Amino acid sequence: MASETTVDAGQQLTSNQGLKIADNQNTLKAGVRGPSLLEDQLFREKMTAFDHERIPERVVHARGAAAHGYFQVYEPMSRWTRAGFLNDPRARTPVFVRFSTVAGSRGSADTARDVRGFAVKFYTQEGNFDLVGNNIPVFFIQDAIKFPDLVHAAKPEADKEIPQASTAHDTFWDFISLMPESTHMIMWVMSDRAIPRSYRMMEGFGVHSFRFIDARGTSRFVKFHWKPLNNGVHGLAWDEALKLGGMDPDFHRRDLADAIDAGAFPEWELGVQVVEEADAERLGFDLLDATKIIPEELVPVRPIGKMVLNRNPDNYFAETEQVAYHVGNLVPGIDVSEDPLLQGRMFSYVDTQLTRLGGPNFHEIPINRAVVPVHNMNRDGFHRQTISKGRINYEPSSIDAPAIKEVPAAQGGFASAAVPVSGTKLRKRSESFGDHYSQATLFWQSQTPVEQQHIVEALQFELGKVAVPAVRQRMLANLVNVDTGLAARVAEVLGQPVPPASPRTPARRYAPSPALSMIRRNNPKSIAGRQVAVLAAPGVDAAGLEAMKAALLSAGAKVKVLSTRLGAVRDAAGGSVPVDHLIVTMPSVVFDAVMVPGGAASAAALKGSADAVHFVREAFKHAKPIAGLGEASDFLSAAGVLPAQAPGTRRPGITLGDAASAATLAPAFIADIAVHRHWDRGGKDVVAA
Ligand code: HDE
Repeated sequence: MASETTVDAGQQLTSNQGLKIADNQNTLKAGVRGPSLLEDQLFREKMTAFDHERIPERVVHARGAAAHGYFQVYEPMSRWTRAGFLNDPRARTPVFVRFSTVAGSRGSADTARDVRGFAVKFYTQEGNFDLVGNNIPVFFIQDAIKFPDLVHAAKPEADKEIPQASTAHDTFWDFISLMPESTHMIMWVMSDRAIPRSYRMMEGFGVHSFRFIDARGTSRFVKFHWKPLNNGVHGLAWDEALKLGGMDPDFHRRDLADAIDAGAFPEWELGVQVVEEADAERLGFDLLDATKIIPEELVPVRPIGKMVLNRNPDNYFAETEQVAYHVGNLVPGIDVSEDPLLQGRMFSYVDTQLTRLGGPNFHEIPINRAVVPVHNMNRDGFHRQTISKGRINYEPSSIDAPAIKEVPAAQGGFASAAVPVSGTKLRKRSESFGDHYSQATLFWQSQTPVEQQHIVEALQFELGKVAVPAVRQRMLANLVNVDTGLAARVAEVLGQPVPPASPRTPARRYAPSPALSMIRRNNPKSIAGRQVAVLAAPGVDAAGLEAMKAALLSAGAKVKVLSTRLGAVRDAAGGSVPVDHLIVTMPSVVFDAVMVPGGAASAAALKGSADAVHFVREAFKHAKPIAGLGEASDFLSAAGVLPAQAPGTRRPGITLGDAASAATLAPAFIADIAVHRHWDRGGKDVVAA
C-alpha cells in the first residue's frame, strides 16, 4: 500500500545519496564549450536511473488503470466461509483494483474490442486475497496449456507485428475456429461487453469455481460476481470505440480518474453463487469448466458486500504498474478448485512476475505488501528490502529461542480444502467439458434484438478482416451450432454460403437468461460522471442553457460548453457564456449526451457550421440522448436528426421544448442519459432533412 509516499514539491533537490545538488541544468564540462567529463557522477546517476526506467510490460493485460478503495461485507458469511474479512460487517478492508485490456501493449488504446481485466487485491487482516477476474464470466479455453497459443494468436502477428490491440486478423480467428470450446466466450467478446463505456460500468467475474470453506472445514463451490451499484452496465457503439481509439486513447483511464477526483465514487456489489459440492453434478454441466456459467436463474447471485473506489493512485508506476496479482493469494476460508485453467494460473502469475518485477521480493513493493506482519525464512534475492535480524534463517530451530511457529488452522492458519483426489496420470479432457455450443446459444438467445444485431455486426467486422476464406468458413460452421440465423446474417455480408454445422455433442436446452443481457439487466440509477456537451454560438439563450446545466450538474454530470471559437460567446441578452472547448477538439464520441440551447442566431450559426452539424449527427448515430431548447430544433432538424415536423414529436432519447421550459425538461433528459443509449430510436442513419 502507498505507505512510503513522498512529496518532492518545495524540497531541496538531492542525489540518491542525499547530496544537495547545486546545478541541475548543466553537465560538468571542461570549459563552457568543452567536452563533458566522465567524472560527472550527478549526470551519470540521473541518466542511469532514466535509462533503466522501463520494466517489461505484462505479457497480457499490459494496459490498465487502477484505484484504491474499500470492501465491506453486509453480514457475517460464517455459514459458508471462515474468511475473516467476510465475517466482520464493521471492517472496511482496503482494496486496490486494476482494470485492463488484455491484448494491447501498454501504450495501446483503452477502447479496443477486448476482454477487460478486473483484478482486486484485498488487504485483509489474514493476508492479501486477490480476486483476479475479468468483465466476462467465461474464458476462451478450458486447459491452461492452451493459453500461450491463445495469446500468441490474439497478439499482433509474428512476422510484421500487426495489428495492435485487435483480434480482427487471421491468426486469432484461425486459432478460434479450430477451438470450438471458445465459441461461448466469442459470443461475449463480440457483444458490447467488450467495448465498455467505462470501467465503472462493467460487471466483474471471478470466472472459475472457487471454494468457500466454513469453520468446520466443509467446502462448497463458489462463483464470484461484481455488479455495478450506481453506474449500470453500458457499452459504446463500435464506430465510436474505433474513433475514440484515435481521439482519446486514454478514455477509460481518464474517466475512472476523473470520476474519483469529482467524488463520484464507483461502487460494486460482491455477489456469490454458492453450490453444495453434492449438488454440483445435478447442474448438467461441469463446474470445473471455465467456458460455462451458472445461469443466475438456476443459482441466484447473492449480494454479500460492497466495494467503493474512492482514491486515485499517487503514482502510476509505483502502484498501477508494480502491483502484482496472483490467484494463489488466498486467505483461510477461500480456496481454489480443480478447474484445469485455474490450476495453470496458480503457476503462471508468480512466474511472470519474477521477470517483470526483477526477482522474488516483489511482495515488499509497497503496493503489494500485506497489512499484517510477515515472518518467514525466505531470504535474500534481488531487491530485498527487509532487514531480518539474527542468525536463524531456517525452521525448525532450537537455538536463539523462541523459534518461529506454525499456526494451526483452528487458530487462523491456512488449510487447503480437504478434497479427496485420486486418479490415473493422464493428459485428457473430461467428457463433461464436451458441450461447446449450448451456452453460446443460451447467451445469443438471451440478448435483445439490438444486442444481437451488434454481435452480428462485430462478427461481420472481425471476420471481414480475415483474409483466409477457409478460416471464415470454419467460423461460420461453428456459428451454425450457435444459431443458424446468426450464421446466415454473418455469412451474407462475408459473401459466403452458410456451411453445414461443424460436429458437436448433443445440445442441451437452457431457458433464456435475462441477466445475460446488458440492456435487460440494467437498472440505471445515476448519471454521475457522465459527460454532456452543450453546443453554443453567439446569440445563445443563456437562461435556458444555465437552467439545464444546473440540473445536470446537480445530478452529478459534467457539462462542457463547446463552440467554434474558444473564449466566450455573447448571449442573446448581451452577457457572455464561457466556452470550454472547440467543437473540433472535443468530438461527440467523448460525450454521453448533447444539449443545444435556444437562441435564433446561435441555432443559425450552428446550422452553418459543418463541425456542429457533424457533431449532432454522429451523436445521433451513436444513439445518444439529445436535448434541444427553443430554436435549437431548427438546427437539429436541419442536421437531420429530427423529423421535419418536430417539435412536439417525441422520439426515444430526444427531448425538445421551448427555451423557457429547460428546468421542467431536465428530468426527462437526465432519465434518457441514465438509460445511456437509445438504440430503439431506429437506424444508425440520420433522418433525411
Ligand atoms: Fe491471467 N495472467 N491468465 N487470466 N490475468 C496475467 O499475470 C494467465 C485468465 C487476469 O492487473 C499475467 O502479472 C494464464 C483468466 C487479469 O496485473 C499472467 C491463464 C482470467 C490479469 C497470466 C490466464 C485472468 C491477468 C500477466 C490461463 C480471469 C491482470 C501479467 C490459464 C478470471 C492483472 C501478470 C493485473 C494477468 C496468466 C487466464 C485475469 C501471464 C496462464 C481466466 C485481470 O501470469
